[in-house]
Amino acid sequence: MSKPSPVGSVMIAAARAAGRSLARDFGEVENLQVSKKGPADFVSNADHRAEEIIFTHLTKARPGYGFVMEERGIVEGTDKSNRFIVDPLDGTLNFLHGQPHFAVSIALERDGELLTGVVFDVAKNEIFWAETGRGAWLDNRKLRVAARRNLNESVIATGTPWHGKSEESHVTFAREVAAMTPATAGIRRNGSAALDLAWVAAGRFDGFWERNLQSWDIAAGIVLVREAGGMISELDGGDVLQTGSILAANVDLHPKLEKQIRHAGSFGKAASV
Ligand code: 2AM
Ligand code: CA
Ligand code: CA
Ligand code: CA
Repeated sequence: MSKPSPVGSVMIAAARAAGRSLARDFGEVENLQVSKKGPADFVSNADHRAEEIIFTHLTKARPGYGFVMEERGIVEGTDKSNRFIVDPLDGTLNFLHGQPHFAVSIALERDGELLTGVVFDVAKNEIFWAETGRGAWLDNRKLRVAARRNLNESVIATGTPWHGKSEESHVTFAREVAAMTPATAGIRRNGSAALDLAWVAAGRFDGFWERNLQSWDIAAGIVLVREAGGMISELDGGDVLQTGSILAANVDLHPKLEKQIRHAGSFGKAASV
């Protein structure tokens, strides 16, 4: 019962094709041209090549669908109900430092709802995919979020802030880590939000939170977590794809993590009066 829909199969094939290009470039990472889009925001020709492969593949298979892509930006489609949300290389900094932890992330949004998500871990050759109503899968294995209920046994992933790099965002992050660390078994910071969410879906992480991500970092991972029976929320009550401030966990841990994050907020208020 692990069969994706036709469009799901197309997305998996596009992710694999981009992955082959990334694997080649990862083998010669010292020869890549790297440029800066902003402070500590790097992009290489590996990102661009992978994105072109995905774009070509998907436009051929589904002409008219729209796109939101990290490097190319928004491509309006003639078909207004379908659009792909694409990060050709999530974890660029890992990639550029020779660390084998990065992924291709492709989601499909239909009529404003996330329908399909594919996250491909190139170095480990792991395809995580999910479709609304069809479940979440790692290759042929059905995924289920971890069953742990106790926060003090759980391993929680996060990411350090980059967006704007305001002092405030770093202080908020430090407070949240200070509230979370003593309450959990451990905190991890692996550097690919798409894989962090895929690992929540696979039960490798018990939860994940991060603020101010982009839609292409999280769209595919959201489908994975939901279809693996997990919960997704926006940290301040907004729309998660808009703000990118996300909390993911199983239904037992989710409210406990939310409480720790709120506790971190009240630390802040106490400290500033
Ligand atoms: P990227 O590798 O595609 O840029 C890590 O916490 C997450 O934040 C990754 O998904 C990473 O995506 C993203 N990220 C890291 N640094 C970034 C930056 N300077 N600008 C935008 N996104 C960034
Ligand atoms: Ca980037
Ligand atoms: Ca990304
Ligand atoms: Ca990227």
